[in-house]
Amino acid sequence: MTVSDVVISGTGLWTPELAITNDELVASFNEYVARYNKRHADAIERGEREALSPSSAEFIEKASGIKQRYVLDKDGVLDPDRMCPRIAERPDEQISVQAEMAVKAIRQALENAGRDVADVDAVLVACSNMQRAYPAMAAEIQHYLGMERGWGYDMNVACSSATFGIQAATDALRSGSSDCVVVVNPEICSAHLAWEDRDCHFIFGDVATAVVLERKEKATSAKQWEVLGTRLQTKFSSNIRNNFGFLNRCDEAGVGARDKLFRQEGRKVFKEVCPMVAEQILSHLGDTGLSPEAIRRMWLHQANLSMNELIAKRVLGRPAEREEAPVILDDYANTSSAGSIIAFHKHQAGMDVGDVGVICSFGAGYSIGSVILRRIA
Ligand code: CO8
Repeated sequence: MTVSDVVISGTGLWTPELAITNDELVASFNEYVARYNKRHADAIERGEREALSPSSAEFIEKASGIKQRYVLDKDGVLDPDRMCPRIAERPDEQISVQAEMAVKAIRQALENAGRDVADVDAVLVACSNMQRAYPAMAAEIQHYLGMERGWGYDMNVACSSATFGIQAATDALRSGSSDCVVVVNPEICSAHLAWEDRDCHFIFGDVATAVVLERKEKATSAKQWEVLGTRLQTKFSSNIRNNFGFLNRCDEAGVGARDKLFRQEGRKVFKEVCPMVAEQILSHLGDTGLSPEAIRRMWLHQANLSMNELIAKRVLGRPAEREEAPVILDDYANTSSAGSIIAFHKHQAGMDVGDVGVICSFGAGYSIGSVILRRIA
């Protein structure tokens, strides 16, 4: 589908104040391992339990490209007796944690778009995990933003939520049901990560991003990105999965089991998803009448540095320069749906009017979303 009448007119980014470096993370993880192995020494000796292996900061940076991650709470995560952030429940009369970070990112995005809250018709909350089943966070965010009209809903396509949200917003703008839609991605990955699992304890961080989309003829911001096309794809796989949900309480056997937090077959994901992503970007460009040479920048999902280098190489037919496929995961780690939007928000320098780029997300589902953009102001 070619879309010619919608623009991204502003983006916002809210980053938590606290960060955990790989060295800090590994020190606490290895303390947890030492205590676990001591506590279960007899069972390990008898072969009834497996001893845990230590983690390593060198491995983490080499395997993933991640150097640190931002988190809502540091002490709870780094406490070897807890390995989970401390995030207090709030009363219903107070804004919820996830809505609060969303509001901060939206305010910045609206300011960058030169828009006021009163201009917004709809809020789409698009992220990996919602902090409650209902009411929709979108309605709460509307309330705390001070919107006196409009509508919103929550949607989840894991790491691809942002691009799926951008397509939903684009469709709403094209159909005429809205003039201005905000897509927001508040991600509290630290709360659904198994920090005691060596295979994945280093992967995720917390953040919130927001994107303002408007009908082209109404947008007034200094910098505008025309949406040339959006394309989505899903293909079922259990290689990235989290079985947490309301049915858990109906079967006591599964309460607290490992599958109620994020888990993945990282190697399989890497092998299966990279070719699918490169193929989608290439076919999407082709169907939009663009060659890979026309692409100045790829704002890719930020899960793994080698993955992004491989995808960019397949698209361009040569290794990409760093500025062609910018990296933020060294600083932020994997922030699920927000990753490609952080890259887009922070790495627009050097893109002139007329230049074309692609935002592309990929992850659990499997899911892939690509959004082709041309700078028009
Ligand atoms: N320290 C030291 N050694 C380690 C560690 C560690 N922390 N972890 C594993 N090792 C060892 C292993 O034991 C293994 O040893 P051996 O060779 O002796 O068996 C060796 O290192 C290699 O292990 P792996 O094969 O697991 O390592 P990889 O090179 O595959 O790297 C990665 C692991 C980094 C996880 C990599 O596979 C990867 O990034 N894959 C892509 C994954 C991906 O893109 N996933 C997307 C998921 S995100 C998503 O869709 C959204 C989900 C919702 C958000 C959830 C929020 C919590």
